[in-house]
Amino acid sequence: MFADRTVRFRDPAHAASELPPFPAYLSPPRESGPAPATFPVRVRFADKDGLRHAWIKTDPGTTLYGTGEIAGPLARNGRVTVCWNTDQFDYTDRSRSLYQSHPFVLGVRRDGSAFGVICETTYWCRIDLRRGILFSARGPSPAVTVIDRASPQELVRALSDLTGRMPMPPRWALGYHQCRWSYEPAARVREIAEGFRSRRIPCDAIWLDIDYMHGFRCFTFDHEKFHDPAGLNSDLKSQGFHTVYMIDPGIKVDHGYAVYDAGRAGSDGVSHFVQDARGHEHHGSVWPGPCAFPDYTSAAVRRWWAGLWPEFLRAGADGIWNDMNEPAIFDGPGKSMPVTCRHHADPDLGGPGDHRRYHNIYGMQMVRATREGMAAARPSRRLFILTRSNFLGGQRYAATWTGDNRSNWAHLRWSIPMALNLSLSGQPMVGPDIGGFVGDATPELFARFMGIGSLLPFARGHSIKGSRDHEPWSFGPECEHACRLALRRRYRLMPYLYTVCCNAALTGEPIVRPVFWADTANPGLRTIDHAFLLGPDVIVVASVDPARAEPGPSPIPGWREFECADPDDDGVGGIGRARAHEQLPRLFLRPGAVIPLAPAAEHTGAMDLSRLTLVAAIEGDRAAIGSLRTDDGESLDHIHGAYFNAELSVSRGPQGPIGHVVALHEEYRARVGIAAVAAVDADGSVTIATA
Ligand code: NBV
Repeated sequence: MFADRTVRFRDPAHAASELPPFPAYLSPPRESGPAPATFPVRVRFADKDGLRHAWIKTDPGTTLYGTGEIAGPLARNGRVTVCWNTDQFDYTDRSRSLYQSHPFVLGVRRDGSAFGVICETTYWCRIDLRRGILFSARGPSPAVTVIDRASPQELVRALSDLTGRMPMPPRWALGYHQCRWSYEPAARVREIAEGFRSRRIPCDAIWLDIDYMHGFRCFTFDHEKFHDPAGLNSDLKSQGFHTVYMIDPGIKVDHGYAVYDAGRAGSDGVSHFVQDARGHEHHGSVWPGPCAFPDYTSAAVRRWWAGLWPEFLRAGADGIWNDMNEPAIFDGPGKSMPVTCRHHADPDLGGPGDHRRYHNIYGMQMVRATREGMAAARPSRRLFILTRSNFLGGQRYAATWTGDNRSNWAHLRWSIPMALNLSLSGQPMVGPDIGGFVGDATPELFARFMGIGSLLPFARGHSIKGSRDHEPWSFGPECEHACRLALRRRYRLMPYLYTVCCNAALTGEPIVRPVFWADTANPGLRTIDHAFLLGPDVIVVASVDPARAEPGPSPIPGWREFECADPDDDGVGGIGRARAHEQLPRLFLRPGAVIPLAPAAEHTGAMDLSRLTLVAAIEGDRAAIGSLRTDDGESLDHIHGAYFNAELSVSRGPQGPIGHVVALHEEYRARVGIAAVAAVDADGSVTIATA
């Protein structure tokens, strides 16, 4: 037992063997005694067909979630997922392995109580949910840890006690991001930035995909296409944009290229690159041709990798995107590295071993090294790193997106449950490529994708080389208008979203949650795929049906519809009931809740918290209650107490609703003010009082 109601089980046949470290955990959990006899979950172990099996019986009425990144429905009962990080270009719901591994299942029992099961292995592992929960793993017999809690909320918080929480991202990372493979040359990047500002479409970041590099050599710039990266970055900054640059793990085999030479030289006579079974540097082809791959499982290698960042970051990149880190290798078995390759892993990861053991944590260790490097270069700033590959617990190092989806309706539909199941697996900062990566979106699909994607935690438009233009204005005026409204919603909701995000970083509760979160004992809410909760107080109901744009009603009766995207006001007040555009999801506010909204802004740096609108769903005579948390949005001072935290309340007054802010933590108090209070009533009316 680790703690009250968290129990680690082992196969009695292997109980004498020492347990290997499990890198998903923040720190090795300490065992405190035997499990109580009344513990409600039992694990049965067996060795068969060369696999280690662990089986957990589930009671009828139990719904299963989690298993990390997988396409298909929210409820995972009856499904099979395979933990083996794979570059699954153009995946579907039949793809069992995607880019990340989360050997974790969350069960919600009929009565709303919950349990979580972690299979402590980094090896290939199948999660079969067709009859209860069956983990089948290669490698040594894994321990299985079961967390039992009264609710899924408590369960996910307990999971984050074990596997860690996302560090608070900078505020700009919660803005909208625009990406494409690739915006090049620099003039095109400037044109995109100008495209947003001239059309007054909110955006905080522009992304640079692989083509900014010199011949795909990481940590270099193509000086013909990008002759002055520092100038580009600083000009963009003056317009309120941040930049994110891609770095892949594959280092071009190229004598004379400093990164390759230093990696090959290694330290203390040990190369920094992964070795093949015969002890030679392993080579595999990626973008630059034959590449060597840093062995991030070693502290010495991570130190070396970390040391590459200060110079690169001097050009002013704000965020880093680690792609292809499954690792993806064009000519390798299963599009990756042979499992016989050797790693010089640290003892606390398990010591030297082969790729069978370390494959699934390669990407996680890469982003760990990237974070260490960025933190050393910018010790007082919050970091933003996006990764394609990762492992359970990897939210400690990087945010993620759902990989190479496609511009079609199935992927639009999967984007909600994918974001939710990753969230329930511990990763709150997630979203799809808005518009779809592979193929060409249509105006209608793009608008719907933007409507949903703009309300998910990480909101980035992206598309593949060779596809048509996928910027919000590329699909004609109607789609552009829908996108502007969708993003206007996000930016108006930003103070609320930011508060929810702070809460995720502090407690481990996700930013977006399945609808059943609001009523865990209601079995009718367990399988809803087209709607989600954004924080505790807003339900987003989408239509993912090409034939029907109109989303359905709130899945929970009594929640009150509201709209905040009115383009004809400056964003003070401006609350209505009618949806601003037919392609956008409907928004519903929880009865009894208050949420803080900002005036519309074109980027988070221009957001004005001194003119907030409080939107409330007052019930009877009781004041509606909410909260607001804010800080400088970029430094680490919030960790040392530099933040503002307040309880918000709205009650009925003779002249309309009255809002109050009761500060619980005063820093930055001066920045916060209320300009309007809007009451969204059960009878369908909205009353707005402006200060
Ligand atoms: O770097 C190019 C792409 C990138 O745009 C995409 O988001 C990644 O998932 N990358 C994969 C490599 C090539 C994909 C075919």
